[in-house]
Amino acid sequence: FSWQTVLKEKPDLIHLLDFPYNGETRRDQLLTDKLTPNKFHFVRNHGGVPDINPDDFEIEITGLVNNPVKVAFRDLIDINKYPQEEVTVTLQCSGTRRIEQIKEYPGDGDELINAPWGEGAIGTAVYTGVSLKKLLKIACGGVKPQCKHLEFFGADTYFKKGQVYNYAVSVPWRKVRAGEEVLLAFKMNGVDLPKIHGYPLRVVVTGYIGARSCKWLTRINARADPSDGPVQAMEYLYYTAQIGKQNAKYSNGFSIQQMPVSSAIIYPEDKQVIIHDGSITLRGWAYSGGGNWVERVEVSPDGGHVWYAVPQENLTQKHYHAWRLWKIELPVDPEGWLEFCVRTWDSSNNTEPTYVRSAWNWDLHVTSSAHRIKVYSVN
Ligand code: MTE
Ligand code: MO
Repeated sequence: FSWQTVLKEKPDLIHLLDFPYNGETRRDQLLTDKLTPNKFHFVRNHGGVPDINPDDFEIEITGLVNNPVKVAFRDLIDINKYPQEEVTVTLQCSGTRRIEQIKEYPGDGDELINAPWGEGAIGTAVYTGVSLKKLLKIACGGVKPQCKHLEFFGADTYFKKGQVYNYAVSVPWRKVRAGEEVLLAFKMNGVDLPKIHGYPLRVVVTGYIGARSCKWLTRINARADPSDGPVQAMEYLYYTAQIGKQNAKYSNGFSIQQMPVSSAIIYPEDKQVIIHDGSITLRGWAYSGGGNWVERVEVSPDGGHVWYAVPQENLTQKHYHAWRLWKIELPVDPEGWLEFCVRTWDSSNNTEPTYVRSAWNWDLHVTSSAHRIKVYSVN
Protein backbone atom coordinates (compact mmCIF):
# COMPACT_ATOMS: atom_id res chain seq x y z
CA PHE A 1 0.00 0.00 0.00
CA SER A 2 1.89 3.00 -1.23
CA TRP A 3 1.05 6.63 -1.07
CA GLN A 4 0.37 6.54 -4.82
CA THR A 5 -2.62 4.39 -3.86
CA VAL A 6 -3.61 7.10 -1.41
CA LEU A 7 -3.47 9.61 -4.23
CA LYS A 8 -5.97 7.48 -6.12
CA GLU A 9 -8.34 7.03 -3.15
CA LYS A 10 -7.93 10.56 -1.86
CA PRO A 11 -6.95 12.62 -4.89
CA ASP A 12 -7.82 15.93 -3.29
CA LEU A 13 -6.26 15.79 0.17
CA ILE A 14 -3.48 18.22 0.97
CA HIS A 15 -0.62 15.74 1.30
CA LEU A 16 1.38 16.76 4.37
CA LEU A 17 3.63 13.71 4.73
CA ASP A 18 4.24 10.81 2.34
CA PHE A 19 5.33 8.34 5.00
CA PRO A 20 3.72 7.84 7.37
CA TYR A 21 0.93 9.10 5.16
CA ASN A 22 -0.84 12.21 6.52
CA GLY A 23 -3.28 14.31 4.54
CA GLU A 24 -5.79 16.99 5.39
CA THR A 25 -9.04 18.05 3.79
CA ARG A 26 -8.95 20.99 1.42
CA ARG A 27 -10.78 24.05 2.73
CA ASP A 28 -13.16 24.15 -0.24
CA GLN A 29 -14.19 20.54 0.50
CA LEU A 30 -14.34 20.77 4.27
CA LEU A 31 -17.86 22.15 4.56
CA THR A 32 -19.37 20.17 1.65
CA ASP A 33 -21.91 18.58 3.96
CA LYS A 34 -22.54 17.95 7.64
CA LEU A 35 -21.14 14.47 6.91
CA THR A 36 -17.72 14.48 5.28
CA PRO A 37 -17.70 12.25 2.18
CA ASN A 38 -15.18 9.41 2.74
CA LYS A 39 -12.99 10.53 -0.14
CA PHE A 40 -12.50 13.93 1.53
CA HIS A 41 -11.96 12.68 5.13
CA PHE A 42 -8.50 13.52 6.52
CA VAL A 43 -5.97 10.74 7.20
CA ARG A 44 -3.50 10.54 10.07
CA ASN A 45 -1.06 7.61 10.28
CA HIS A 46 1.95 6.83 12.47
CA GLY A 47 3.22 3.97 10.30
CA GLY A 48 2.21 1.93 7.29
CA VAL A 49 -1.21 0.70 6.21
CA PRO A 50 -1.53 -3.02 7.07
CA ASP A 51 -3.25 -5.63 4.93
CA ILE A 52 -5.85 -7.61 6.88
CA ASN A 53 -7.91 -10.40 5.36
CA PRO A 54 -11.37 -10.19 6.99
CA ASP A 55 -12.15 -13.88 6.29
CA ASP A 56 -9.81 -15.35 8.91
CA PHE A 57 -9.44 -12.26 11.07
CA GLU A 58 -9.97 -12.54 14.84
CA ILE A 59 -9.97 -9.86 17.51
CA GLU A 60 -8.15 -10.92 20.66
CA ILE A 61 -9.50 -9.82 24.03
CA THR A 62 -7.00 -10.22 26.88
CA GLY A 63 -6.25 -9.05 30.42
CA LEU A 64 -8.69 -8.19 33.18
CA VAL A 65 -11.84 -9.66 31.63
CA ASN A 66 -13.79 -12.59 33.03
CA ASN A 67 -13.15 -14.79 29.97
CA PRO A 68 -10.32 -13.85 27.59
CA VAL A 69 -11.44 -14.83 24.07
CA LYS A 70 -10.83 -14.44 20.38
CA VAL A 71 -13.83 -13.13 18.46
CA ALA A 72 -14.02 -13.93 14.76
CA PHE A 73 -14.62 -10.79 12.71
CA ARG A 74 -17.42 -12.58 10.86
CA ASP A 75 -19.20 -13.17 14.20
CA LEU A 76 -18.66 -9.60 15.35
CA ILE A 77 -20.48 -8.23 12.29
CA ASP A 78 -23.30 -10.80 12.60
CA ILE A 79 -26.27 -8.81 13.87
CA ASN A 80 -27.76 -11.97 15.43
CA LYS A 81 -24.72 -12.25 17.70
CA TYR A 82 -23.95 -8.62 18.48
CA PRO A 83 -26.35 -5.67 18.32
CA GLN A 84 -25.19 -2.89 16.02
CA GLU A 85 -25.31 0.87 16.47
CA GLU A 86 -24.93 3.82 14.16
CA VAL A 87 -23.37 6.95 15.59
CA THR A 88 -22.55 10.26 13.89
CA VAL A 89 -19.11 11.26 15.10
CA THR A 90 -16.71 14.09 14.44
CA LEU A 91 -13.17 12.80 14.55
CA GLN A 92 -10.59 15.48 15.12
CA CYS A 93 -6.84 15.09 15.33
CA SER A 94 -5.41 16.94 18.32
CA GLY A 95 -2.89 18.41 15.85
CA THR A 96 -5.63 20.40 14.09
CA ARG A 97 -4.66 24.10 13.67
CA ARG A 98 -1.12 23.34 14.84
CA ILE A 99 0.18 25.60 12.04
CA GLU A 100 -0.86 28.62 14.12
CA GLN A 101 1.50 27.57 16.92
CA ILE A 102 4.27 26.72 14.45
CA LYS A 103 3.97 30.22 12.94
CA GLU A 104 4.10 31.87 16.33
CA TYR A 105 6.78 29.65 17.86
CA PRO A 106 8.89 28.11 15.08
CA GLY A 107 10.90 25.05 16.06
CA ASP A 108 8.58 23.70 18.73
CA GLY A 109 7.27 20.17 18.81
CA ASP A 110 8.77 17.04 17.37
CA GLU A 111 9.12 17.69 13.63
CA LEU A 112 9.22 13.97 12.87
CA ILE A 113 5.78 13.24 14.20
CA ASN A 114 4.08 16.63 14.16
CA ALA A 115 2.57 17.23 10.74
CA PRO A 116 1.83 20.94 10.17
CA TRP A 117 -1.95 20.60 10.23
CA GLY A 118 -4.23 23.52 9.39
CA GLU A 119 -8.02 23.59 9.92
CA GLY A 120 -8.70 20.39 7.95
CA ALA A 121 -7.67 17.55 10.31
CA ILE A 122 -11.32 17.09 11.22
CA GLY A 123 -14.21 15.22 9.64
CA THR A 124 -17.63 13.80 10.45
CA ALA A 125 -19.05 10.41 9.49
CA VAL A 126 -21.74 7.93 10.48
CA TYR A 127 -19.99 4.87 11.89
CA THR A 128 -21.70 1.48 12.15
CA GLY A 129 -20.37 -0.97 14.69
CA VAL A 130 -20.70 -2.81 17.97
CA SER A 131 -20.55 -1.05 21.33
CA LEU A 132 -17.35 -2.11 23.11
CA LYS A 133 -19.27 -2.33 26.37
CA LYS A 134 -21.70 -4.83 24.84
CA LEU A 135 -18.93 -6.84 23.19
CA LEU A 136 -17.11 -7.19 26.52
CA LYS A 137 -20.35 -8.25 28.19
CA ILE A 138 -21.47 -10.76 25.55
CA ALA A 139 -18.10 -12.23 24.54
CA CYS A 140 -16.18 -12.07 27.84
CA GLY A 141 -18.83 -11.98 30.57
CA GLY A 142 -17.73 -8.45 31.45
CA VAL A 143 -14.57 -6.98 32.95
CA LYS A 144 -13.02 -7.71 36.34
CA PRO A 145 -13.38 -5.08 39.09
CA GLN A 146 -9.66 -4.19 38.79
CA CYS A 147 -10.13 -3.16 35.14
CA LYS A 148 -9.81 0.61 34.85
CA HIS A 149 -8.55 1.06 31.27
CA LEU A 150 -9.07 -0.58 27.88
CA GLU A 151 -6.01 -0.71 25.66
CA PHE A 152 -6.25 -1.04 21.88
CA PHE A 153 -3.59 -2.45 19.55
CA GLY A 154 -3.41 -1.72 15.83
CA ALA A 155 -1.77 -4.04 13.29
CA ASP A 156 0.46 -1.19 12.11
CA THR A 157 3.95 -0.66 13.49
CA TYR A 158 6.02 2.44 13.99
CA PHE A 159 9.40 3.54 15.30
CA LYS A 160 10.06 5.45 18.48
CA LYS A 161 13.48 5.90 20.07
CA GLY A 162 15.03 3.13 17.96
CA GLN A 163 12.37 0.53 18.78
CA VAL A 164 9.47 -0.87 16.81
CA TYR A 165 6.03 -0.84 18.41
CA ASN A 166 2.51 -1.69 17.40
CA TYR A 167 0.22 1.32 17.62
CA ALA A 168 -1.30 1.16 21.13
CA VAL A 169 -3.52 3.55 23.09
CA SER A 170 -6.05 3.32 25.90
CA VAL A 171 -9.23 4.92 27.24
CA PRO A 172 -10.68 4.69 30.75
CA TRP A 173 -13.23 1.98 31.52
CA ARG A 174 -15.69 4.62 32.73
CA LYS A 175 -15.77 6.01 29.16
CA VAL A 176 -16.45 2.53 27.75
CA ARG A 177 -19.08 1.86 30.43
CA ALA A 178 -21.06 4.86 29.15
CA GLY A 179 -22.27 2.49 26.40
CA GLU A 180 -22.65 4.14 23.01
CA GLU A 181 -19.49 6.22 23.41
CA VAL A 182 -16.88 3.66 22.35
CA LEU A 183 -17.71 1.74 19.20
CA LEU A 184 -15.88 -0.93 17.22
CA ALA A 185 -16.73 0.27 13.73
CA PHE A 186 -16.69 -1.63 10.44
CA LYS A 187 -18.67 0.83 8.31
CA MET A 188 -18.12 4.49 7.56
CA ASN A 189 -20.95 6.44 5.93
CA GLY A 190 -22.69 3.17 4.99
CA VAL A 191 -19.80 1.41 3.22
CA ASP A 192 -17.05 -0.92 4.46
CA LEU A 193 -14.42 1.00 6.36
CA PRO A 194 -11.92 2.23 3.73
CA LYS A 195 -8.53 0.57 4.04
CA ILE A 196 -6.76 3.75 5.03
CA HIS A 197 -9.30 4.38 7.81
CA GLY A 198 -8.65 1.02 9.49
CA TYR A 199 -10.22 -1.79 7.42
CA PRO A 200 -11.68 -4.06 8.52
CA LEU A 201 -12.18 -2.77 12.08
CA ARG A 202 -11.37 0.37 14.05
CA VAL A 203 -12.25 1.91 17.38
CA VAL A 204 -14.30 5.11 17.39
CA VAL A 205 -14.12 6.99 20.68
CA THR A 206 -16.62 9.85 20.72
CA GLY A 207 -15.47 13.23 22.06
CA TYR A 208 -11.83 12.16 22.49
CA ILE A 209 -8.81 13.16 20.40
CA GLY A 210 -8.54 11.17 17.17
CA ALA A 211 -5.48 9.29 18.46
CA ARG A 212 -7.61 7.10 20.75
CA SER A 213 -9.68 5.80 17.84
CA CYS A 214 -7.32 2.95 16.99
CA LYS A 215 -7.41 1.78 13.36
CA TRP A 216 -6.72 -1.81 12.14
CA LEU A 217 -7.71 -3.06 15.59
CA THR A 218 -6.34 -6.52 16.41
CA ARG A 219 -6.37 -6.73 20.20
CA ILE A 220 -8.21 -5.25 23.18
CA ASN A 221 -6.48 -5.52 26.53
CA ALA A 222 -8.24 -4.77 29.85
CA ARG A 223 -5.80 -3.35 32.40
CA ALA A 224 -5.50 -1.50 35.70
CA ASP A 225 -3.49 1.44 34.35
CA PRO A 226 -3.27 3.37 31.06
CA SER A 227 -1.32 1.90 28.12
CA ASP A 228 2.45 2.25 28.51
CA GLY A 229 2.93 2.25 24.72
CA PRO A 230 4.68 5.38 23.46
CA VAL A 231 1.62 6.88 21.76
CA GLN A 232 -0.16 6.99 25.12
CA ALA A 233 2.79 7.62 27.43
CA MET A 234 5.10 9.87 25.35
CA GLU A 235 2.84 11.58 22.85
CA TYR A 236 -0.43 13.50 23.08
CA LEU A 237 0.58 15.14 26.34
CA TYR A 238 -0.33 18.61 27.49
CA TYR A 239 2.43 20.59 29.20
CA THR A 240 2.12 23.74 31.28
CA ALA A 241 3.61 27.07 30.16
CA GLN A 242 6.92 26.61 32.00
CA ILE A 243 7.69 23.39 30.17
CA GLY A 244 9.42 23.54 26.78
CA LYS A 245 11.38 21.38 24.39
CA GLN A 246 14.57 21.47 26.51
CA ASN A 247 13.17 20.64 29.94
CA ALA A 248 10.15 18.53 28.99
CA LYS A 249 9.77 15.21 30.79
CA TYR A 250 6.89 12.95 29.90
CA SER A 251 5.92 12.93 33.55
CA ASN A 252 5.35 16.71 33.34
CA GLY A 253 2.63 16.30 30.75
CA PHE A 254 -0.85 15.00 31.26
CA SER A 255 -2.62 12.76 28.83
CA ILE A 256 -4.96 14.57 26.42
CA GLN A 257 -8.17 12.58 26.16
CA GLN A 258 -11.27 14.77 25.72
CA MET A 259 -11.19 17.30 22.92
CA PRO A 260 -11.67 20.92 24.00
CA VAL A 261 -14.13 23.30 22.32
CA SER A 262 -12.72 24.86 19.15
CA SER A 263 -13.73 26.38 15.84
CA ALA A 264 -12.32 27.68 12.58
CA ILE A 265 -13.12 30.19 9.87
CA ILE A 266 -12.92 28.39 6.54
CA TYR A 267 -14.28 31.18 4.28
CA PRO A 268 -12.74 33.61 3.67
CA GLU A 269 -9.12 32.53 3.76
CA ASP A 270 -6.31 34.28 5.63
CA LYS A 271 -4.75 37.16 3.61
CA GLN A 272 -7.50 37.03 0.98
CA VAL A 273 -8.57 40.24 -0.78
CA ILE A 274 -12.37 40.49 -0.77
CA ILE A 275 -14.41 42.75 -3.00
CA HIS A 276 -17.79 43.31 -1.34
CA ASP A 277 -20.93 45.49 -1.29
CA GLY A 278 -20.89 46.39 2.38
CA SER A 279 -20.94 42.92 3.96
CA ILE A 280 -18.91 39.71 4.02
CA THR A 281 -20.22 36.17 4.62
CA LEU A 282 -18.06 33.91 6.76
CA ARG A 283 -18.37 30.13 7.10
CA GLY A 284 -16.68 27.52 9.25
CA TRP A 285 -16.94 24.63 11.67
CA ALA A 286 -17.34 24.47 15.46
CA TYR A 287 -16.91 21.40 17.65
CA SER A 288 -16.58 20.40 21.28
CA GLY A 289 -15.50 17.05 22.70
CA GLY A 290 -16.36 15.16 25.83
CA GLY A 291 -20.04 14.85 24.92
CA ASN A 292 -20.54 18.64 24.99
CA TRP A 293 -22.34 20.06 21.99
CA VAL A 294 -21.81 23.45 20.39
CA GLU A 295 -24.27 25.94 21.85
CA ARG A 296 -23.20 29.30 20.41
CA VAL A 297 -20.73 30.56 17.82
CA GLU A 298 -19.57 34.19 17.84
CA VAL A 299 -17.63 36.06 15.18
CA SER A 300 -15.78 39.35 15.50
CA PRO A 301 -14.80 41.62 12.57
CA ASP A 302 -12.34 43.68 14.64
CA GLY A 303 -9.96 41.25 16.30
CA GLY A 304 -12.22 40.44 19.22
CA HIS A 305 -13.70 43.73 20.53
CA VAL A 306 -17.22 43.37 19.18
CA TRP A 307 -18.76 39.92 18.81
CA TYR A 308 -21.81 38.91 16.74
CA ALA A 309 -23.62 35.67 17.50
CA VAL A 310 -24.25 33.34 14.56
CA PRO A 311 -28.06 33.09 14.25
CA GLN A 312 -29.26 29.63 15.35
CA GLU A 313 -30.83 29.04 11.91
CA ASN A 314 -27.36 29.43 10.39
CA LEU A 315 -25.97 26.56 12.45
CA THR A 316 -26.42 22.92 11.43
CA GLN A 317 -28.22 20.62 13.88
CA LYS A 318 -27.12 20.36 17.50
CA HIS A 319 -25.32 17.09 18.26
CA TYR A 320 -23.54 15.42 21.19
CA HIS A 321 -20.69 13.96 19.18
CA ALA A 322 -20.51 16.04 16.02
CA TRP A 323 -19.56 19.47 14.81
CA ARG A 324 -21.93 22.23 13.76
CA LEU A 325 -21.23 24.12 10.56
CA TRP A 326 -21.98 27.85 10.74
CA LYS A 327 -22.47 30.87 8.50
CA ILE A 328 -22.77 34.60 9.26
CA GLU A 329 -23.01 37.79 7.20
CA LEU A 330 -21.29 40.81 8.78
CA PRO A 331 -21.34 44.47 7.75
CA VAL A 332 -17.79 45.75 7.09
CA ASP A 333 -16.02 49.02 6.34
CA PRO A 334 -15.56 50.05 2.70
CA GLU A 335 -11.83 49.42 2.58
CA GLY A 336 -9.04 48.24 4.84
CA TRP A 337 -7.58 45.30 6.75
CA LEU A 338 -10.03 43.36 8.88
CA GLU A 339 -9.14 40.86 11.57
CA PHE A 340 -11.90 38.29 11.82
CA CYS A 341 -12.01 35.83 14.68
CA VAL A 342 -14.38 33.12 15.87
CA ARG A 343 -15.03 31.67 19.29
CA THR A 344 -17.46 28.95 20.28
CA TRP A 345 -19.30 28.24 23.51
CA ASP A 346 -20.30 24.68 24.34
CA SER A 347 -23.05 23.18 26.48
CA SER A 348 -20.82 23.37 29.59
CA ASN A 349 -20.18 27.09 28.92
CA ASN A 350 -16.58 26.43 27.96
CA THR A 351 -15.17 28.81 25.41
CA GLU A 352 -11.88 29.29 23.59
CA PRO A 353 -8.81 31.12 24.95
CA THR A 354 -8.20 34.52 23.29
CA TYR A 355 -4.77 34.05 21.67
CA VAL A 356 -2.53 31.19 20.56
CA ARG A 357 -0.15 32.20 23.36
CA SER A 358 -2.95 31.84 25.95
CA ALA A 359 -2.92 28.08 25.43
CA TRP A 360 0.62 27.33 24.35
CA ASN A 361 1.79 23.73 24.57
CA TRP A 362 5.29 23.08 23.30
CA ASP A 363 4.23 19.74 21.80
CA LEU A 364 1.65 21.56 19.66
CA HIS A 365 -1.54 19.73 20.53
CA VAL A 366 -5.10 21.04 20.90
CA THR A 367 -4.54 24.50 19.45
CA SER A 368 -7.95 25.81 20.44
CA SER A 369 -7.67 29.59 20.86
CA ALA A 370 -10.07 31.86 18.95
CA HIS A 371 -9.19 31.32 15.29
CA ARG A 372 -8.01 34.58 13.62
CA ILE A 373 -7.60 35.61 10.00
CA LYS A 374 -6.75 38.93 8.33
CA VAL A 375 -8.37 39.88 5.05
CA TYR A 376 -8.23 43.02 2.92
CA SER A 377 -11.66 44.37 2.13
CA VAL A 378 -12.36 46.48 -0.95
CA ASN A 379 -15.73 47.93 -1.84
N1 MTE B 1 -4.66 3.92 14.66
C1 MTE B 1 -3.58 3.26 14.24
N2 MTE B 1 -3.60 1.92 14.32
N3 MTE B 1 -2.47 3.90 13.76
C2 MTE B 1 -2.44 5.27 13.68
O1 MTE B 1 -1.43 5.83 13.23
N4 MTE B 1 -3.61 7.38 14.13
C3 MTE B 1 -4.57 8.00 15.08
C4 MTE B 1 -5.93 7.34 15.00
N5 MTE B 1 -5.82 5.90 14.99
C5 MTE B 1 -3.57 6.01 14.13
C6 MTE B 1 -4.69 5.27 14.59
C7 MTE B 1 -4.71 9.43 14.95
S1 MTE B 1 -3.53 10.38 15.65
C8 MTE B 1 -5.86 9.98 14.42
S2 MTE B 1 -6.09 11.66 14.43
C9 MTE B 1 -6.91 9.14 13.81
O2 MTE B 1 -6.57 7.78 13.82
C10 MTE B 1 -7.17 9.58 12.38
O3 MTE B 1 -8.14 8.78 11.80
P1 MTE B 1 -8.36 8.79 10.23
O4 MTE B 1 -7.04 8.58 9.56
O5 MTE B 1 -9.35 7.74 9.94
O6 MTE B 1 -8.91 10.17 9.88
MO1 MO C 1 -4.25 12.60 15.66
